[in-house]
Amino acid sequence: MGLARDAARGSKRGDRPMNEMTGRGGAAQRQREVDVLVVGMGFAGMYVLHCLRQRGLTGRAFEAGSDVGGTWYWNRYPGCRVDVDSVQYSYNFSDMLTRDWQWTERFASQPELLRYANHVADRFDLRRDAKFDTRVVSAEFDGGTNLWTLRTDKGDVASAPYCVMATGSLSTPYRPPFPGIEDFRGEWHHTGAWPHEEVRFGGKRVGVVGTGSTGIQAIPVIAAEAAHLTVFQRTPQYTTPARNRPMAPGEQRAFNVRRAQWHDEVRDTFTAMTGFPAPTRTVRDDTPEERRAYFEKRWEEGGMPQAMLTTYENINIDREANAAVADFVRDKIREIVKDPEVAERLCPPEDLPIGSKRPPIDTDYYETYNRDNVSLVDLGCTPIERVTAGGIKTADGEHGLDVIVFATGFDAMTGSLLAIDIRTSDGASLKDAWSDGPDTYLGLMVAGLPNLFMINGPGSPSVKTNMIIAIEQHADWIMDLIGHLAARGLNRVEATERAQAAWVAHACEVADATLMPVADSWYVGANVPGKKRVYMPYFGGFGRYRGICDEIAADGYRGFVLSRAGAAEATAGVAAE
Ligand code: N01
Repeated sequence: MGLARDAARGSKRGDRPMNEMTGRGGAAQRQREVDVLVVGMGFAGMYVLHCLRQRGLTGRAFEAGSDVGGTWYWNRYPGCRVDVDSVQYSYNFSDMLTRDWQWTERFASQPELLRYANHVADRFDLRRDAKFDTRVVSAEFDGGTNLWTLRTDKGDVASAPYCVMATGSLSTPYRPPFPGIEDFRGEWHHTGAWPHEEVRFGGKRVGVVGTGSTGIQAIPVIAAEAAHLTVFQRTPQYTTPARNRPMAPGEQRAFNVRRAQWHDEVRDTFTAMTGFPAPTRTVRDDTPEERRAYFEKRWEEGGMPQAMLTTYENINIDREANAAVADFVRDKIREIVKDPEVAERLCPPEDLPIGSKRPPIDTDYYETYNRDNVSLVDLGCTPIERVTAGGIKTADGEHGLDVIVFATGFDAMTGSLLAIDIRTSDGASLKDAWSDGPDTYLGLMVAGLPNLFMINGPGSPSVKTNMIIAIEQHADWIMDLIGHLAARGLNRVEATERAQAAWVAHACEVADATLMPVADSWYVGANVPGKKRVYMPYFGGFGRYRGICDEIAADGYRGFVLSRAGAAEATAGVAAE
């Protein structure tokens, strides 16, 4: 009530809370406004809205950003681009869209990806059902009315029987609370919330904190412009060449000719991507010289992160196989970086398996350390003590800076969901449900929270795959389930505790059989102090996961309780199975 009243008082035309616009709500008993509420208008939220319309359902989305694009809306930092081939990082639901859109580079840059998101939103008129500059702050399910009610920071109150969280896996930036940041006289930015205005580095002393995928993309671009760049590195990363290039004439057309066939194939792959030969040999099958020659070939070809990790079998599992690739990359660093001391600082430690942190790809990352205007600070030896008025003070002295770029990552996979107060009228909450880690059934639902779906939630392959394919698979599956319910006159679905526990155990077992949980990565939440250490994505492979989801659906949605509850009007309307 309070939120709605405050917003109504302060609201301007064009920025009015949704209740006011629809003339509904406000009463103690909420009413259904649409069939499905959607949180987020990134690639997932846009596709969910489109699917709803296709199935004759109504949806309403809220988005914190001023426009569509999600990740590609927020991450505008220099050098930002996708690391899945652009033609594969594209929606598959519309032949017309496929025909209309032409990518200009193998790995599209952020501005081009954002143009694509805008093109999709325009073409399918998606903004009509979305409200922007509006952050959802709470979501409450009323067991009596069978409705989810969202409340926003703009005073909107909206209710629907179903709610889809399309909040993204990497959308809550994490900035370490270095003391003294308020004293800094220069400007500072987090890469995940980059300003819309151009940030100028020319003639400036710039510091970049963080050398994950983001830092590795930004560092070469900033170095080319700044007077001086100081890189603050806590853990060296393995990165391999992207070999980005313009799309060749006819290349995309040729891909699109067999897109349908590719789509069938990709759905059975581990990563929901193709484009690197599957391994056929183990490292033990080749001599060290043969291995080196093969690694060299693949290094020269470059490409998606999986390119080097699929050179031999079991690189994600077998320490010896993993070490062979990791040693090769360390040798490459020593070969590329001219100052041997800097090269050693850039070499990841031998106990860090390659691929256990999210593997980046780069353009001239290691080469950048040969520039006269770039220096590298090893925070492992000299940690950051504080930010000062003039720069960053580490254990060995002060580094004078005009601009600080925090490329320090995200509160990944759970951050954006837990930022919303998600609860039910009978006292269950997401925060409590996840107090011991983000337990889910299939990464799609959480026991105790009926009718609430996640796209790419923890416990699904999500970030270990081509996200667009994973988004499409999740959204399609959810739509089928809502259709299944409607066709039977049902309106409530809930994951059982038992099915969820079995899924969590399975996902843990799968991850623990690999080298993936070894690293202190955001995959296990290690980058955010105090976060429960759990390997969050499902690492059983996309194809296997999709098969399990399909099988569960075919088995009458095994592990879910389907029922009819609440007021008759709370049933999602016309839904075709
Ligand atoms: O974040 P990260 P990111 N003091 O968490 C360091 C996707 N992505 O934004 O390794 C000092 O990987 C931290 O050090 P350490 C992709 O999935 C995709 O780079 O924890 N340093 C690390 O070096 C990616 O994985 C693309 O020791 C601190 C860095 O900050 C994900 O987004 C491009 C620190 C954070 O690295 C996140 O990548 C970019 C501290 N207190 C991103 N805290 C594509 O190509 C953290 N760090 C599609």
